[in-house]
Amino acid sequence: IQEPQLQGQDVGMQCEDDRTGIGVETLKRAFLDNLFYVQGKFPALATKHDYYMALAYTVRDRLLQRWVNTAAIYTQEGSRTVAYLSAEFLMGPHLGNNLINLGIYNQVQQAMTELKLDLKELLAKEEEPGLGNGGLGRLAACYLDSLASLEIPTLGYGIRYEFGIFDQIIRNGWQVEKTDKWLRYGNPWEIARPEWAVSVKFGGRTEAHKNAQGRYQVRWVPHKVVLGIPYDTPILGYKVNTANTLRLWKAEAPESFDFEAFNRGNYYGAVDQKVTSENLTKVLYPNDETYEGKQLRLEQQYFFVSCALQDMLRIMLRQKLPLEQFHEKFAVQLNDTHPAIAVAELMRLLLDEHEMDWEPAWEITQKTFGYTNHTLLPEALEKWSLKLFSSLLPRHLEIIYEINWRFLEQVRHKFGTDEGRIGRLSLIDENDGKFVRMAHLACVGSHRINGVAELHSELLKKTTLLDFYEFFPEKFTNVTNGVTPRRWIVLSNPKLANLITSCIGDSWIKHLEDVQQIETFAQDPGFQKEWQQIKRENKVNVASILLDRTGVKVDPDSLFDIQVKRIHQYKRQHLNILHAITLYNQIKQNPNLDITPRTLIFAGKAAPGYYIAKLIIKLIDSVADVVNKDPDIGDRLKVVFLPDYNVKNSQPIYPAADLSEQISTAGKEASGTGNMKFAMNGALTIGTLDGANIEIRNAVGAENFFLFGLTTEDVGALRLTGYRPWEYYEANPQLKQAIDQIASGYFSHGDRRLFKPLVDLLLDKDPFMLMADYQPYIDCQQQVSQTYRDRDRWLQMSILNTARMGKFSSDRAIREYCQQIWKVKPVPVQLAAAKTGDG
Ligand code: CR6
Repeated sequence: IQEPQLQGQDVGMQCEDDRTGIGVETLKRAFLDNLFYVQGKFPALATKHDYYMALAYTVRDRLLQRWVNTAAIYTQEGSRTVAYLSAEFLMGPHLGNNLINLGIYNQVQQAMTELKLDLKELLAKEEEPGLGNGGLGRLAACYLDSLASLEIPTLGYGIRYEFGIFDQIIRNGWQVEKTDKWLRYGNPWEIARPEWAVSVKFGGRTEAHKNAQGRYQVRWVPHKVVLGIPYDTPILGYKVNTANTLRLWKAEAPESFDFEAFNRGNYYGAVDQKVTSENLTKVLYPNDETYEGKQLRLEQQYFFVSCALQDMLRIMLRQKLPLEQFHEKFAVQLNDTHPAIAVAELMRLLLDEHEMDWEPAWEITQKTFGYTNHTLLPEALEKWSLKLFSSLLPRHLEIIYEINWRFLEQVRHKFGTDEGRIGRLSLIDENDGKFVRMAHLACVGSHRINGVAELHSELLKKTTLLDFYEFFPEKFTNVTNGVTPRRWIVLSNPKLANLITSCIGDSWIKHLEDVQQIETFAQDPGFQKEWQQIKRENKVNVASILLDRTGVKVDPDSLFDIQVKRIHQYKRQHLNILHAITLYNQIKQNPNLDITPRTLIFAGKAAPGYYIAKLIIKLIDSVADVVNKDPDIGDRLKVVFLPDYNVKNSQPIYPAADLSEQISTAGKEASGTGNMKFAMNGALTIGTLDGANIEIRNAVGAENFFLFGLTTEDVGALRLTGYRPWEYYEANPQLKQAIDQIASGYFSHGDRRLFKPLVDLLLDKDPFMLMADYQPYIDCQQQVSQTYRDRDRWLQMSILNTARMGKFSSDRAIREYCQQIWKVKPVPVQLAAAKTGDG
């Protein structure tokens, strides 16, 4: 089929009509129209969900105008484009964000009020696409927002999982996982594009054949073929006309019904192929920072990468660009190693399908890719057994061997035959079985390698990727993570946003550095009072959520001390719980103790197979149970675990925090992004010198940050000299008491076995050094409590935190990626220009 060439004059609307207008009356009419014609309902029969859908379609219409214009201009101009490849995109609900970015939040709120509807209730109806585990997937989402806001042509490529990250419920203190059926009631934000489907091969073998010119080529004869169907979601920038595309791929069988099998009378067999093909994109692997060597996971990775690269080639052909310019048309970023197979796949496409020679193909490949590393944890470093790899991707293994051979030749050339070094650099791990090392493939196949915070990037060069750094130092760089102020301040904390805007105007929403201007108000009593009032209202809101979801009543005037993130030993939620137990014991020992009342709030999911993490949830819940029910404690201490942490549930949390817990073992948290969301919303941080905490502390000032604990060097040195956790336990009566209580069943109705694995781990190996950091942490928390009592001081610190967080906008991060890695420039979109075709 000949694809029609898009002409500027064919797209765009001439006047404000029901699909583009943003006046309150127009919005009301359009909304009722969508309720009728899309949902097939009239108000008397409509459910809240119908209203949500009608509003979503009303907003989508307004996006489409911009989306189509954006596509037209990119096509006309053949713009250089960022392709962000990520196995995870944790987008969060779209509706509220789109209202903010379109600049129509207030009009829509008024329109709904006039129709006797509550916008907040409708927003709450949206089922979020939870297509990610945590930080890495959410980072991808913040980056798409910034890319669109900065008018950078971008395609986000990923997987349309039918089931995203599981829903978490807490039953008897234990995490129970429920399937996330996010597509159940339909997804108004996506448009399927079956006309751009591609085929992806798996398994089989390779063979040589002669091409038309009589040259030998390799042909891959696969065992099976799966179709990839793209589903597009528009990603609108903040108050610009740029609407980029998030393109997620769904797997389908090429022929959904096997007539031969059917005619043989085998009905179930006839649909079998369909079922197995569709399993490919059925579910997101729920592990954060541990890879599972499962075949299906490698299939998912290869599937979406192949779809993405074939799609880019289609775009090049359509724009009549020669393939030699691939790296000029596309800057492809690998979000961790999950898409690293792209290096071999692009080589295969250029060599086998487009008959290019090795050298030019390799040059294009290396100039195309950038690789972002997101962790130093060894259990996260992906490697695939040769057996699995060769059975699934036989041609790619051949290509990887060739890349490796040529690469190691260069290594020998530079360093001579240093077999140790060669073994460490090889793309093939031969230490204990044979594996393909995906991080090595990503390093060799990319022109830039970056970590996600200064410390992390330095540690990469000194440890995990040291040999690569020595071989090509010029590839290494750092881009510290950032988060979007649109979702994480304007949408999540509207009252604070309004206060800031009323003082300094609204430029800060696009240029977060400008928020610095509120520093002049940091000591202004009137401003402080409003600041405090807003924090209190945000806390009242979270108190009512906690009551509603957990039945625990908390005091909004207590210090809200919050740790929300995935549950992981290195993040040390259990250190936080040791502090809770310590406070509890202090009050029990001295019932009249005048302490700063605290509410400790936890939330986060544990990987379903991560036993110790699940036990930590059980411990939090068990301690909460004892503390909250003890009449001696009263309102002085409450501990709450809020179930089912996700983007939607997190949005009210950050604005309500007084204290942000960022207490990972130094050297383990690559960056963190929750730390940024808290500080932007005026929470003070208690934290270690880890990840982006270090840069946050430098930005807000050491006097406005509660620092404690071992440094990365201390951790290394202590490990070398011999770390003996039980010595800390023996020497510290408070610590001993807390541990003994956990061990003796004080929090588990006398059950001594329940927490034994955790206690044994802490006293024996304590791999994350809680015992060493316990007392410094407790002392630092004591300082927090003291400071909180000085309301003016605390408020000033809080204001200064927000004021100095400008650097941590994802806009800054994206500008750095654009300059250092992608070399790509904004392409502004004018609606009028696209209409007349004269842009
Ligand atoms: N788990 C890091 O641990 C970082 C994000 C985004 C993580 C975290 O510190 O902020 O990536 N790493 O860069 C991985 O997912 C591998 C994460 O979210």
